Amino acid sequence: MKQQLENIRQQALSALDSASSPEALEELRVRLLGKKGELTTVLKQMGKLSPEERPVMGQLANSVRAAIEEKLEQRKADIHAAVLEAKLKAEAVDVTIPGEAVALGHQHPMNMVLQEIKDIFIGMGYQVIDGPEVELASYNFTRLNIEEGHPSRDRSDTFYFTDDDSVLLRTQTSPMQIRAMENTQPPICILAPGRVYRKDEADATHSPMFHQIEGLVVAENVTMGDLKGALITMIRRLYRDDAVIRFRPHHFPFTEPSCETDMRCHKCHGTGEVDGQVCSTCHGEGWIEILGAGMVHPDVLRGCGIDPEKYSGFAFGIGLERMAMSRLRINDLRLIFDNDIRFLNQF
Ligand code: 2U9
Repeated sequence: MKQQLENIRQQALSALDSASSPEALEELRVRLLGKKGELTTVLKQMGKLSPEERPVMGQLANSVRAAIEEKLEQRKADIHAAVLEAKLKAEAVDVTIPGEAVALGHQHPMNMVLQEIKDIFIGMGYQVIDGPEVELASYNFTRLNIEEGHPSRDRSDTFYFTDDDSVLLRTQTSPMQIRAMENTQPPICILAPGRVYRKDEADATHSPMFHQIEGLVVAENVTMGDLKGALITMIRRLYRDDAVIRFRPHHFPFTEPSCETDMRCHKCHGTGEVDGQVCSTCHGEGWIEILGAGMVHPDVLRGCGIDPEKYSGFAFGIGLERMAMSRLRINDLRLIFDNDIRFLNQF
């Protein structure tokens, strides 16, 4: 029996040493120590021993059991540690791998130019105002000296909401300045940017929705000189300090006198030619039309409760898309509205 017990001890310890999983350990525990286990089977034979031998064998059997139990615990701890280490290794995060960059968006190119223009005028003391896109025909046309029957009021050019043509999508931002003059006495110095709508087919230079930035200054002794000063300052800040502009006489119903303003072409420097070819930027003109302007018509001032004998004012209108196109060298208006990421990413 002594030999049997020693064999069990030896075989058990080496079997436990080579067990490599919690399941294998549990199987061994049952096989060695369980009710029908090897050790129990040997102990059941104790009855056959002499009274002298019994305590000696009992002690030996206990020490075998204790050795197996101790080894079991030790292997359990070893295997648990090994499993944990393998798991940690498998789930390890390599903090040195470069992260995935988050693509940051930016302002739309047209808004960049709008912001530049707003900043320039804010710097000259202008206040930026906002107003409704659905307007009354009286604010959009009549009070700007555009009488009924005028071609720009035609149904083929304007989006009307009502059969009597009294409510429309504004075709210019001017109604905002009418509202401002109605509500405030001079001095007035405002910038009115916003969407406007005209029934135009979309092409490289037209869109049924576009943006205007209009300005209005009304005070005592405001002259055409002040208008030229404001516009030259804006152009030189927006383009470059040596930009050259010219004022051409024009006609608008809401200003008198009126002018259109051109900037000398930055590509051909006014010659109309680049390397013997017609300049593609100004189409050989040497000048690029950038805005319209004039002295506010006395009837328009009077219609808003402002005395034209005491006050005078100038106004100007800028087509924002056109300005963005020349500022950022964009050759097709539709690119501004398409929102193609390949285009937008260039700015
Ligand atoms: C009031 C009085 C006068 C605004 C003006 C223009 C000239 C002009 C065009 C520029 C390009 C329209 O978008 S565009 O096609 N605008 O040429 N606008 S003077 O005059 C005003 C505005 C409000 C009360």
